Amino acid sequence: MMMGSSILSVFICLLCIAPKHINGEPMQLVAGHVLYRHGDRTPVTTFPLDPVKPSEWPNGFGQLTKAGIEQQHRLGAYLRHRYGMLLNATYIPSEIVVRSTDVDRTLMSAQSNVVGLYPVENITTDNVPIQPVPIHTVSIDLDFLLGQNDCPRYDQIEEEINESEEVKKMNKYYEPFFQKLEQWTGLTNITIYNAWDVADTIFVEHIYNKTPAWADDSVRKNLSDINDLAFHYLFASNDSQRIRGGPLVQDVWLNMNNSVHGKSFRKVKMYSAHDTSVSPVLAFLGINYPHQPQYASAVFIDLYQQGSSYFVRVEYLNVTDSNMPYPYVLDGCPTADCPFDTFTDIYKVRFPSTPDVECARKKPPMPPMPGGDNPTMVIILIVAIVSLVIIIAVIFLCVQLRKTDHDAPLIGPNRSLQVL
Ligand SMILES: *[C@@H]1O[C@H](CO)[C@@H](O)[C@H](O)[C@H]1NC(C)=O
Ligand SMILES: *[C@@H]1O[C@H](CO)[C@@H](O)[C@H](O)[C@H]1NC(C)=O
Ligand SMILES: *[C@@H]1O[C@H](CO)[C@@H](O)[C@H](O)[C@H]1NC(C)=O
Ligand SMILES: *[C@@H]1O[C@H](CO)[C@@H](O)[C@H](O)[C@H]1NC(C)=O
Ligand SMILES: *[C@@H]1O[C@H](CO)[C@@H](O)[C@H](O)[C@H]1NC(C)=O
Ligand SMILES: *[C@@H]1O[C@H](CO)[C@@H](O)[C@H](O)[C@H]1NC(C)=O
Ligand SMILES: *[C@@H]1O[C@H](CO)[C@@H](O)[C@H](O)[C@H]1NC(C)=O
Ligand SMILES: CC(=O)N[C@H]1CO[C@H](CO)[C@@H](O)[C@@H]1O
Repeated sequence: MMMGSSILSVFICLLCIAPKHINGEPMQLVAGHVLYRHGDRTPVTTFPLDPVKPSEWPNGFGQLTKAGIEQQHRLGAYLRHRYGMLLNATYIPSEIVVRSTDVDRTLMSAQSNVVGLYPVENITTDNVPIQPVPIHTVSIDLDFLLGQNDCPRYDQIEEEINESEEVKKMNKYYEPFFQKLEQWTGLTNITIYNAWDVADTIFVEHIYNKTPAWADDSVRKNLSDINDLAFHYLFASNDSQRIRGGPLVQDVWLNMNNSVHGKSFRKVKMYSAHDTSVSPVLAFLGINYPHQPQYASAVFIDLYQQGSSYFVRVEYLNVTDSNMPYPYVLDGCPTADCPFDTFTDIYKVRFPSTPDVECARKKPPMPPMPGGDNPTMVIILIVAIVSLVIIIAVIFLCVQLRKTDHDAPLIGPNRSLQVL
C-alpha cells in the first residue's frame, strides 16, 4: 500500500517537474535550492509534571531518531528524482553545496539526506558503502543565513508581537485552557509563547505512545492550533520576515543571479535547518498560513530557463514523506513560473542588510505626547514651554535684582544672618 502510493506519487511528480512547454520552447531546470526541516526527533524539553522521564529518551533531548533518519533518506531519494538532471550520480564538489545549522539533528539530517541523494553504485562492491559529501556549518549564534543567530532586534520583535492586540486576544481566548494546562504541567504563567514547548513535547510523546492521560484528542487539538497560530503571528511582520527569512532568499537569489548572468553558480544548494528557518522563508515569500512546518518538509526555490528567459518557481513539500510539493503563485507574479526580473523586483528591495545592522535593538517609539502624532504640534509645544520657562526666569531675576538693590548687599556682614 505505502509502496504503491509512493511510487505513484513519484510518477505523478515526475510528470509535474518534467520539462514544461510554453510557446513551444522547453522549460529547463538550471538551478535548484532546497531548504528542509530536520526529521523526527525526541522532545527538546520537558515540564515539571511530565510522566515521561528524560531517561526514556536514551539519546537525550532534541536528537534525530531512527524514523527521522529514514524520513531524510527518503527526502534525499526524492531530491535525486527531482534534481537528477542537474547532478551527476557521483558527487562533484562544484555542483552542490550543503549547509546545515550546527545542531546534531540538522547535521545528521543532512547526512541522511545526501546518502539518499547520492546512493552508491553497487553496495556490495564499493569499498565504502556511502559517498561522503561535505556538510558546512557555522556556530549557531552566528547563523544569520538559517535564521538562528543571536539577534537582539529579533528578540525585541518577539516581545512586540507578544504585546500585540491579536496575541493578547488569543491569550485571553485560551486563558481557561492555559489554566488547565498549568495544573496538568506544573508550569506557571503559560501564554501562547511558552505553550509551544508543551505542544511540541506532547506532540512527540503522542508519536511514541507516551501521551499523558490528560492530553486527549481535543487537548492536543488546542495545543496544535496554538502552535500553528504562534508561527503565523511570529512571522507576520515585515521585520521578522526580513531578519529570519530574508538572508536565505537573498543567498538563493545571488546564486540565481550568477546563473542568469553566466557567472559560476551551484546547480544545487541544500540547507538543513529548523521549523523556525522554514516558516520565515515561506513568510518572506508571502506564504504564511497558520502551521508549524512538519518534519522533513521542504521549500524549493528553483530557477528555470526557456530560451533566453529565466523563471523562478517556488514549491512547498508540506507533508512528511510526501512526494507532492505544491507550487505557489507568488504575490505580484503572473503564474507559478515567475519571471526572474519580476521576482527580483518584488524581493530585492526587501533583502536584509548585515547582521550587525539588522540585529541592533531599535529604540522604543517615543511615548505619545500631547498634540498626538503631529510633529509640528509637538515642536510648537516644546518651544512654548521653553519660552515660558525663560520668561518666568527673567521676571524672577528682575524681581530679585530689584530686591537686592533695596535690601542688604549680597555679600556683607549681614549676609550669613539673612541666609540662616
Ligand atoms: C558523472 O558520473 C559518471 C559516472 O556516473 C562519470 O563517469 C562521469 O565522469 C561524471 N561526470 C563528470 C563531469 O565528472
Ligand atoms: C554488484 O556487484 C556484484 C558483484 O560484482 C554483482 O553480482 C551485482 O550484480 C552488482 N549489482 C548491481 C546492482 O550492479
Ligand atoms: C508576553 O506577554 C504577557 C502579557 O500579555 C507577559 O506576561 C509575558 O511575560 C510576555 N512574554 C514575553 C516572552 O515577553
Ligand atoms: C480549548 O480551548 C478553548 C478556549 O480556551 C476552551 O474553551 C476549550 O475547553 C479547550 N479544550 C479543551 C479540551 O480543554
Ligand atoms: C510590509 O511592507 C510592505 C511594503 O514594503 C507594506 O506594503 C506592508 O504594509 C508592510 N506590512 C506590514 C505588516 O507592516
Ligand atoms: C547580479 O548580476 C549582475 C551581472 O553579473 C551584476 O552586475 C550584479 O552586481 C549582480 N547583483 C548582485 C547583487 O550581486
Ligand atoms: C499542504 O498544502 C496544501 C496546498 O496548499 C494544503 O491543501 C494542505 O492542507 C497542506 N497540508 C498541511 C498538512 O498543511
Ligand atoms: C510575570 C508574572 O505574571 N508572574 C506571575 C506568574 O504566576 C504566579 C502565580 O501563578 C504569580 O504570582 C506571578 O506574579
